[in-house]
Amino acid sequence: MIIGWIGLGNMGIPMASNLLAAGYDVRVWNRTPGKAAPLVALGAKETATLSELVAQSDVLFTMVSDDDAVKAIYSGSDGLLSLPVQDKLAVDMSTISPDTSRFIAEQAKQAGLRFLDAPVSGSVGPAKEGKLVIMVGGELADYEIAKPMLDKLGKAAFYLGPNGAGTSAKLAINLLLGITVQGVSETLLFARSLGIGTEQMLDIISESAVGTPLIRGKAASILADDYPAAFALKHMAKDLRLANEAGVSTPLAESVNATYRHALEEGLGELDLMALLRHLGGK
Ligand code: NA7
Repeated sequence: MIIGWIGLGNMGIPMASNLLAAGYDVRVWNRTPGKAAPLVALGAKETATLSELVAQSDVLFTMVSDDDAVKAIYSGSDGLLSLPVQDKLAVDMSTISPDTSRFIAEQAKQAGLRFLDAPVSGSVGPAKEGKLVIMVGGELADYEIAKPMLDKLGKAAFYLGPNGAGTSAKLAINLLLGITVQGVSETLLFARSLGIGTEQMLDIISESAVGTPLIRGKAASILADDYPAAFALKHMAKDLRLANEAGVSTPLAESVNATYRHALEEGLGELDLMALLRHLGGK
């Protein structure tokens, strides 16, 4: 079984590395050349074109930015679906709208390409450690083919039903992430305005029932007011926008969508999502 990996961004590189480390034969391709060096060093073969990658691979993984990137890769004029993909399996791990997942799945079916939407929860750290949480939509038989590979990328994979189910679950878990980060930010600002210091409040949260690995993991960043992106705020803003566009409106979903959009407008998009605290007035 030969794997073709498309998308060598912050997530794609560590994920493809884990497949190589597990012994898979991996071919890689990225829209912008020059990003494959760390994978080639681990034994991957870089192809010059998408068409070569497809010809050489049985299972194709895509891990790219957003709906437009996925549409370009699959349905663009030189995209996957214009190539001989009959009976191959594609696994899209990008976070995109459920509507786009279903649209691509339908087009893939017409081209004879089997398709799973399989986005992940977890950023670069869990990607490196192979501890992502993977949510999958598509045919169960295709999930079973992909499962041994998904097990090398994540600590848990959930099969959820037809195409679009994976991306739907991903938008739901990231809604909770967005709400949690805004909730912690507001809690720290509230405490501070009543005279309780941030370090003490973080310790209290950590020991309490609402303490989570997420909040503990952000503590150093918050205390230093330094937010290198583990998960860029721009990606969180995108996911919350997609959640709102998915048509289910809840009070907090509307509120966090607006807050992250304003933080994006303030120019914080490249920082970690925890920089929301800075946007809301905290240092
Ligand atoms: P990055 O680090 O921003 O990487 C994005 C990747 O997507 C990168 O390989 C890009 O190629 C590729 N990309 C973006 N637009 C296109 C188009 N139009 N065509 C082909 N390839 C494209 O993102 P992450 O790795 O952090 O995140 C990936 C996903 O996981 C995303 O959905 C997150 O929300 C979660 P480039 O190098 O720019 O040519």
